[in-house]
Amino acid sequence: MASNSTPPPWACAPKRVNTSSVAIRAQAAAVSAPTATPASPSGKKTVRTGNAIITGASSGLGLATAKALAESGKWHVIMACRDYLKTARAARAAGMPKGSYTIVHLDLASLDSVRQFVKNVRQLDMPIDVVVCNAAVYQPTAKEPSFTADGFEMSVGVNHLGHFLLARELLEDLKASDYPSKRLIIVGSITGNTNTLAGNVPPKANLGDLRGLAAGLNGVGSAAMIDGAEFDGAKAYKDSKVCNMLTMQEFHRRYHEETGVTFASLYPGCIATTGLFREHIPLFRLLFPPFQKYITKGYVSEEEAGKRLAQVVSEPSLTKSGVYWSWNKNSASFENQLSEEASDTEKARKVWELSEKLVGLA
Ligand code: NDP
Ligand code: PMR
Repeated sequence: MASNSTPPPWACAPKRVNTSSVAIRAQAAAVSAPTATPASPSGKKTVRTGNAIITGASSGLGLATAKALAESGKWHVIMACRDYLKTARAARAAGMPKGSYTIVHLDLASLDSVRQFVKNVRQLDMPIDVVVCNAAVYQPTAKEPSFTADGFEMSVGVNHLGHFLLARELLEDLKASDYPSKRLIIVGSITGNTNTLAGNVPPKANLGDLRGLAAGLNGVGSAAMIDGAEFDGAKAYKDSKVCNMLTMQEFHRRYHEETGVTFASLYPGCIATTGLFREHIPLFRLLFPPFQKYITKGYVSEEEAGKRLAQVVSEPSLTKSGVYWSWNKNSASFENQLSEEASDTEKARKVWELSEKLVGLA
């Protein structure tokens, strides 16, 4: 972990390093912990700098959101990323102001890394006001499944299970925050919602009876897919997004009243240029942006998408909990309707309970 652009001594050899001790050292050296801000010259009480954790902030939507928040001057961003150098370079290239961010290592493909991340973040000794579960992998061309360190199929393991553990662990930190509006945001997508045209492009999301998830999603003696069917990388991604949206709603039902935390999800628009499509065939990467720009008209730039997610982080008008936000053609936010499966309360409960077992919380 380190703040701003100075690479930490362990950046090149992370395996040999005790990250928690690094955390303590970095804290003293680099982090300007935000404190209560005194009254402004106009006499109005201003809120202290908020602290927002964003996973996958090294590129695409996460980076654009981190930049938008950092540039507002109202947020300190904790960039939770698996590649320190890539993130440091990206933050610098994006022109994020010095002192406005801290990079903390997080590999969502390892539950140990998630637990270590939580410890490291706590050692920063700054309140956690917002958590954004944004990172994702998409493996549409994979013929065979790959697996996380804990043996879960990669897309659901990273996009859903890693984030599930992270969010559950950090809920108590959010609860403890004194920030006026505390939020946990889990990025969803239109392609997980079969009540849309985009969600009806095969392979469609479908969690089925969750038999694969119940069996551990490890592909050994059981399927690597949540519904227990043959592996399909594109479907695994869409299934993971359904889990993301169900998890947000289950959090809302279980914890909104008790904690006052706002739980939200969103579809930021089709950001056709991001690294999400890095594993897709070159022809797709060439045609996808113009197809979305000129045919579906669902395209948004990374910058615009980042502003949208930044709104969900900080806009006083978006405090409603349990909402899946989308934006219309004029870039105005509205509460969108989720598909039948992505709003199935019974399925949400089952996904929650099975996920708890898989990540060792139950
Ligand atoms: P990017 O590929 O640009 O960003 C994904 C981020 O996730 C990267 O920072 C990547 O890190 C990180 N990541 C991947 N695996 C891990 C891991 N194991 N541990 C930690 N971080 C990891 O894609 P997008 O910006 O497009 O995607 C961001 C979110 O937006 C996703 O949740 C996606 O589902 C959602 N979304 C995207 C849409 C689009 O059109 N692009 C549309 C709707 C939703 P690294 O840089 O190291 O690879
Ligand atoms: Mg889609 C309004 C129509 C619309 C929108 C908003 C999207 C978004 N897509 C739409 C339509 C179509 N797409 C149609 C008609 C087709 C068939 C030609 C189509 C195809 C398509 C493919 C092959 N679309 C895709 C793919 C992908 O590989 C992307 C994907 O599913 O990633 C999981 C994708 C996407 N389309 C979108 C969005 C937002 C994506 C990508 C990312 C995501 O959901 O996270």
